[in-house]
Amino acid sequence: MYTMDDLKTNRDAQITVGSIVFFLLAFPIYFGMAAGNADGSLGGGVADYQVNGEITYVQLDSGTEPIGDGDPWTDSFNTDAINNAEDLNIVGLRLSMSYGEDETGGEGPLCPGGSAAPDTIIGGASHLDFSASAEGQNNGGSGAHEVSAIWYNASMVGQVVSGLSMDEIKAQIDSMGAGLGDHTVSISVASQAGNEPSPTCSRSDGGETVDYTVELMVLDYTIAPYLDTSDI
Ligand SMILES: [Ca+2]
Ligand SMILES: [Ca+2]
Repeated sequence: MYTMDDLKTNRDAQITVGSIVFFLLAFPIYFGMAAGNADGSLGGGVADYQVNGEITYVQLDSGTEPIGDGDPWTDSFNTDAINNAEDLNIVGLRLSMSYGEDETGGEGPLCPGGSAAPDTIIGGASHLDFSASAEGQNNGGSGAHEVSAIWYNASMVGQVVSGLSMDEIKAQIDSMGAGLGDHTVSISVASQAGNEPSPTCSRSDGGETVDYTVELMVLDYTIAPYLDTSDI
């Protein structure tokens, strides 16, 4: 553990403690659950640990949805639909979107010089109190983007973590069942029609058709004692 003198002088200690404080503020669900499950069976006291992990994706749904301007589409999925979901360390929800441009009017030789105006596509992903949103545009006639809501401490993965016990690390990267249940996604479109020089060449744009994929993010991880060979 760090002493107060360490915190005042040791930058690594400050960064580590800062990360822990951030996590305590941002992800309180873990600590409630970790306390409920703490049985000490993992062993592993406070030490240096190498944390490794890999994210894989489990598809919940995919499809194509015509979405009107200002008329959001939303859908929910439950992990009951996934085989053995309770055996998976579900740490996030990802919504991937791609789209073109469907403006009509204002085309042909009598309407030169016009062009489409980009629409804004906003995707949202949420589970329990965790949510995220991100927007993209079909500038130039097409586009794609994704949004992920996550409920684990991604900054620990691939790192040597010091000053925590194995159980404390596990509490930040293992959802311990918190990934089960309902997962909700939404897509909304703010469409915009481009202009044409002539009033008889007006364009219209009522929304956009979006291809989407909804996936759970599953983290497989290892926590192993870290041996600093430079000390030997
Ligand atoms: Ca448009
Ligand atoms: Ca459009």
